[in-house]
Amino acid sequence: MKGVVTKSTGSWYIVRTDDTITYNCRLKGQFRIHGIRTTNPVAVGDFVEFDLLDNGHEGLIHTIGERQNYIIRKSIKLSKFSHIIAANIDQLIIIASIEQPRTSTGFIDRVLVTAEAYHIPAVVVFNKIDIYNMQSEARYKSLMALYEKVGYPVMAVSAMKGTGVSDFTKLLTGKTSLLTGHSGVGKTALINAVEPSLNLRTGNISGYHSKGMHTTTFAEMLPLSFGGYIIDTPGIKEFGLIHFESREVGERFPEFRALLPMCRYANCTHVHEPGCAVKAALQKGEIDNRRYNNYLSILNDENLDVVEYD
Ligand SMILES: Nc1nc2c(ncn2[C@@H]2O[C@H](COP(=O)(O)OP(=O)(O)OP(=O)(O)O)[C@@H](O)[C@H]2O)c(=O)[nH]1
Ligand SMILES: [Mg+2]
Ligand SMILES: [Zn+2]
Repeated sequence: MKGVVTKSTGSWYIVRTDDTITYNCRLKGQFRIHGIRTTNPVAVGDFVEFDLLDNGHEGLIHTIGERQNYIIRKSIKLSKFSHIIAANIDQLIIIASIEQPRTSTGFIDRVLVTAEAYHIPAVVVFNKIDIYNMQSEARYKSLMALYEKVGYPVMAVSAMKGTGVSDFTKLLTGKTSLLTGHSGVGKTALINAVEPSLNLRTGNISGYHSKGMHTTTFAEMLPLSFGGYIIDTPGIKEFGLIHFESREVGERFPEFRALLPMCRYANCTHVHEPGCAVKAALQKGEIDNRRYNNYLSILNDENLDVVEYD
């Protein structure tokens, strides 16, 4: 039997076969994946082979298909381990919000760096535009301009009011998309907006800190009636990066990558080297301060050990 993993709870996996029948599966023995230490050897989106048990609706996964790509981040507290959020995706969509809760550029840039590392197209979507006051509106417009200039598609939507939902539907059509973002930004609400029949559970925003309540607890791949699949995921506080070499970090900022040939040193880290084209562009305002500061923070491995579901 062959199928795709649509949900993983850590010990159980839901596997959907081509004829859209789902089976509850477990892993047969230990799986080791060469080169990465992960808390989950099998992730949503993995193509697997399994043996059907006698009861006819459960299975044992014995083979994991080669991954076309995957999105991985540092796991909860166990900083030596990583967690594969999903495999075999066509695009990564960051759902961000200016308020309730606020998403920082540091968070967005870490997700983008990971997408660049695995050559996965990424999109930045600002949700909740119905609640923004003038100040928040100015902020999301400035962030949209920032990411658009760097080369990422951007979008402003309201799951609540339906604003931009038809564009969001177009973005999803025919693709397998992974949604990520903090708890409460409205990932699940947006899925409900494009596919109301799914009627997924959404949570409230807690009063004092304006944070989400971690309503979605497991990643799940859902079929879209207009074609394609969407992977809803639990909100995360930080997007911990797995280790990259310093040189690699600069290659994952497209606007820095473009300037590297103009740096005096081919292995320039754009920090202290003379004749650095990135620093020159920063001084001229052609490279955004926010991106450069986040770059430095990633280089210095800041925040790597505070990866947690808050
Ligand atoms: N005003 C407004 N509220 C929204 C919008 N989108 C979502 N919400 C609300 O925000 C809260 C959180 O939405 P969810 O969809 O559960 O958020 P989530 O990102 O899935 O959160 P987790 O599952 O915890 O990661 C709910 O009360 C939604 O009704 C929006 O566009 N505008
Ligand atoms: Mg959710
Ligand atoms: Zn340089």
